[in-house]
Amino acid sequence: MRTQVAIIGGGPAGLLLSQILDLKGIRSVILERKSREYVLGRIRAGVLEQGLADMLRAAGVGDRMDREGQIHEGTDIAFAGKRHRIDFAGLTGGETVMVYGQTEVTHDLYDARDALGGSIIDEAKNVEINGIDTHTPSVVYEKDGQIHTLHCDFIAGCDGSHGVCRTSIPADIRREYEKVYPFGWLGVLSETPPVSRELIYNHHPEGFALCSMRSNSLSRYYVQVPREEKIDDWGDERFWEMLKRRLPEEISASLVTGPSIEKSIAPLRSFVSEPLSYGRLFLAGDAGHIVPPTGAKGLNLAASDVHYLSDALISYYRTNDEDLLRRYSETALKRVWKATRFSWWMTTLLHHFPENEGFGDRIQQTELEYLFSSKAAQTVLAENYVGLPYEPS
Ligand code: RFL
Ligand code: PHB
Repeated sequence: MRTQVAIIGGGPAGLLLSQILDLKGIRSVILERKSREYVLGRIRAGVLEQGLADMLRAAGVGDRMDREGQIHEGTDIAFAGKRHRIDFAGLTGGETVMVYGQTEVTHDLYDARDALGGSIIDEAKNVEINGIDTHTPSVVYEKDGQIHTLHCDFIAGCDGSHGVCRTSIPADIRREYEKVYPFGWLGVLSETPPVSRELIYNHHPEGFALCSMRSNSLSRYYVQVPREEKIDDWGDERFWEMLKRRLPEEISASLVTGPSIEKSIAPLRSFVSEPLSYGRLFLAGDAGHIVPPTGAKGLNLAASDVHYLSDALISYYRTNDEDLLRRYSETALKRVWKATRFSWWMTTLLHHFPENEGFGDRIQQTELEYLFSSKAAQTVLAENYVGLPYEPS
């Protein structure tokens, strides 16, 4: 089998890349390790930057998002029992974010790929990539017990943080930067009305909590828990009790609780692998970097990588010029590091760090007080949260 771009991973990065390339007449095949049902069952991100929302519209997959998604013009940060609003739109000249689940984005992308006859091979096992330092790379994989080879011009590594692509870049060329936080997020999805119209990020001496949503009848809540916590120890009662304790009283009083329909723990870490390309292999999304979810940036960074990579591939197939492809890693990494910094800062600002006792805690409190008193500080938060501009390639 032969294609132009072999895409490893059928998450949002791989699906969006395939859709954008197809609209420009560039052929691709997606190899996804899991079943479609499994991929669509994963509950993850909920906040889309305007850049991602615009990309989805341009790729012909924005209709349902525009009908069912919610535009948020700001967010609340609660500290010491009081909530403070960060007015994104007012501080950035009208920029907003779209609250629409990653699960729905993935669903819409699968539908769009199907409608255009896109080639997605699911349950592709033992994917192995070869010849990335030649002009004739290929991918070997197993499907239903049979071994297949896919020949291609380029390989896009969109296979998330546990994929095979990143480690195909030779170790003496790769440099990895990592910060592991001593906690995770315990998340619950429940069929209950959200406690507030906008998201609430809560600082509490015992730990962080987040009130988010997917729709007017579906809520998503998170609480900070120690890294080694086990999901089986968290019955619904215990979760709601912990959440309520961490919210300002007026909010916890109006919180509607109910049975959880999904519950999971995600450990938090910051991770960047450089470079994002080697020969004919290009990494995009979680395959190349991970951010803690506090800044709502993971999915959005996957989209900005796809923006730069699709531009570079389209330019190559139009003009035979590899310049943008050669510069892809450097261009994409600039934005990756800015979002990595922001996500680290939001995490540091809002979580309880067991090692902080004393000086660190007072600095954190002072930083929050400064934020609420300074329009300049709020503008820094707002312009990063709504998403920094994509630099021209
Ligand atoms: P994905 O979504 O992990 O998809 C990678 C796909 O590759 C497949 N795969 C393989 N396929 C073939 N062969 C192999 N060897 C393979 N190895 C892996 C996997 O099965 C999978 O289908 O990566 P992608 O596309 O780069 O997308 C990244 C986003 O999923 C991720 O950054 C976000 O979910 C992060 N994130 C958030 N991002 C935001 O922008 N806003 C948010 O509000 C937000 N909230 C979150 C989040 C992530 C969370 N968790 C669970 C980590 C909240 C949480 C709790
Ligand atoms: C979510 O709704 O899942 C969500 C929202 C904002 C974040 C992280 C996760 O910062």
